[in-house]
Amino acid sequence: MKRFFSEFQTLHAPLRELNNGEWMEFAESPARVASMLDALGPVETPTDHGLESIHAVHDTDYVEFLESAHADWLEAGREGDAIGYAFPAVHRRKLDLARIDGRLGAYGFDAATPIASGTWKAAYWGAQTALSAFDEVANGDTMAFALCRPPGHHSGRDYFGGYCFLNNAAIVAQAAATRGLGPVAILDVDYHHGNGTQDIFYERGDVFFASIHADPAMDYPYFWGHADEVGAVEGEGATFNQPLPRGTTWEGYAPALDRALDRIARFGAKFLVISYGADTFEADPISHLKLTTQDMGRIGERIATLALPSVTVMEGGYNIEALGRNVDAFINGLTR
Ligand code: SP5
Ligand code: ZN
Repeated sequence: MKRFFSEFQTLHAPLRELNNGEWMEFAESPARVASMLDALGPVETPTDHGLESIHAVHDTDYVEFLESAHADWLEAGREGDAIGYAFPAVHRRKLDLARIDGRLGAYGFDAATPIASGTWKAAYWGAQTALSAFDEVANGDTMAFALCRPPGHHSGRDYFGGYCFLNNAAIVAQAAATRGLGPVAILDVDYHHGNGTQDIFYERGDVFFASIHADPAMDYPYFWGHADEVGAVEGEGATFNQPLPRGTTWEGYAPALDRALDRIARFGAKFLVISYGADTFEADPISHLKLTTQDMGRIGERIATLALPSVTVMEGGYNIEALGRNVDAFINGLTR
């Protein structure tokens, strides 16, 4: 399976994030890339597809905000990484706010996703990486892997958060639907719920979204991913959430994965997008599931039983030492 990666993705390098009342080292660091590249071997350089496929998923005003946010921050006399502090918990609406602090709150939903000087370029090339992997499969290959960074699944049509700015998985799913390759299913196996992806397709009947993740009653992103979120309008029944308790091992994970795969098969999916996060790993520093490196291979193997053309998009995974091994095990399982 071909792997796609752009060096520009390492330009996103915030120093720290705000967590549980303290500043900590930014977990989604560029060092994650080195770990993955070491384990994965040669990669293909993505080509520039421009903004069209990004705009198919994200609002124009939001994309413009991302492009200029860090420059606006410096313009306001600030230093370092841009970060918001006031968030519209209720009555969120589109406002044309002059001050960067207002815009950071309007487009962001947490204080743990700083915007640094290289963030836009890295996120842009993350999306191009995903689109190049999509092309590979649209042109006849059975699978491709997009080593995206920053990740994407927490980002919605007009918001960032959870270390995510552009929703790479949604961009691929939309590109597949536009090309007539659907019905499309997205399977999200990151430790955290893929709230952005869910929101983007929540009222759509042509894209199925299944997610297996830590129970949001206990874990980020808290406000999405509960089992009673099943989609709405045309999309009612096309969202499937399986929150798992902290400490879940393969014994509890495997049946959830099988249920997700069964629902995807019954939906009649013809194209699969996988949001893969290695933060379900037992030794992940910010997570609480208990999967082993061997289990990563088993996840890949079970997904492969669907026998669908697929694009895997990289999401989280913060044990840098083990990250490459875990991604490699997943890919080997998928391609066995
Ligand atoms: C893509 C992805 O995996 N995003 C995850 C974003 C999670 N951000 C907040 C995590 C809060 C974790 N608190 C950890 C405390 C460690 N002592
Ligand atoms: Zn995650």
